[in-house]
Amino acid sequence: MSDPSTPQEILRALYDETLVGNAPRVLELTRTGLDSGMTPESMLFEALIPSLEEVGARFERGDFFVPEMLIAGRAMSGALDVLRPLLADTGADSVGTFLMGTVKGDVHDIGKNLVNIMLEGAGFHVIDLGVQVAPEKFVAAIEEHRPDVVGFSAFLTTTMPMFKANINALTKAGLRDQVIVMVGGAPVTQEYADAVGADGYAADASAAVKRAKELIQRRRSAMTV
Ligand code: B12
Repeated sequence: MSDPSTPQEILRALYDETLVGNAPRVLELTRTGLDSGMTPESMLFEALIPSLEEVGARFERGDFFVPEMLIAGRAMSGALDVLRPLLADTGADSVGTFLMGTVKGDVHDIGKNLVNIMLEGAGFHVIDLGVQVAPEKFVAAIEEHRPDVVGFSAFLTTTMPMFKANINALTKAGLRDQVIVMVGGAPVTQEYADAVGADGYAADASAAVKRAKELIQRRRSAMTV
């Protein structure tokens, strides 16, 4: 088969190769796409993310197992490493500090990393605590960095209750009023975010940026009246 050359062919190949977890080929296609003038956003939203959604659907149906999810996730992460500087390169001044982490018991980090990239692109200073972050670690990092917002990411229904545990830890440490709490991740909903007492929720990275800016703005104007 000849190498894909039109944007449609590149997107299709990116989707297919991410689905089978062919990391070297995904990397190569990402670079080919960029060289041929495609935007990082189109490759992300029209190929890479839809492909991971299909991986999840196949896992749910029992057609894929953990190893397939793992290699697809790795292929996606490799492409993100190439796209990150391009997505983040807006040169905006810092609009606030965002402390981010995946909650304890959860290793999913692709969604979190995407939010971080978009936040950086919008001018946020982002501190990423990584995955499996325990409540005490969030507390210590908030005390150290004094962020405007702390974000908790969870991708499992079994780890979502960590949002509440984290919020309780902040309250106990006397920090709950000093930081805006945002939550997100594939199984999270606005209703769940409200139920655990978070200040904000967003379903995707661009909505997360918008919501974080709104919440910071609201807090700053409340402090000046
Ligand atoms: C890749 C993957 C893995 C990889 C993770 C690799 C990595 N480095 O992240 C590996 C193989 C390790 C893995 C493991 C497991 N996984 Co998994 N995984 C997935 C998969 C296919 C993709 C997840 C992903 O990265 N999506 C891409 C991103 C971009 O998703 P997104 O939701 O659009 O992200 C946006 C929002 O969520 C939001 N967001 C994210 N975080 C935050 C944070 C804040 C603050 C805000 C505001 C917004 C926000 O913005 C993001 C960007 O736009 C999903 C299926 C799916 N479609 O979600 C299953 C899935 C999440 N996994 C699942 C399961 C069951 C598991 C395992 C338990 C499997 C097992 N039996 O071992 C383990 C758990 C390991 C653990 N302890 O964490 C289930 C969860 C089911 C459930 N309801 O709990 C899913 C849904 C698959 C399925 N359909 O059943 N997995």
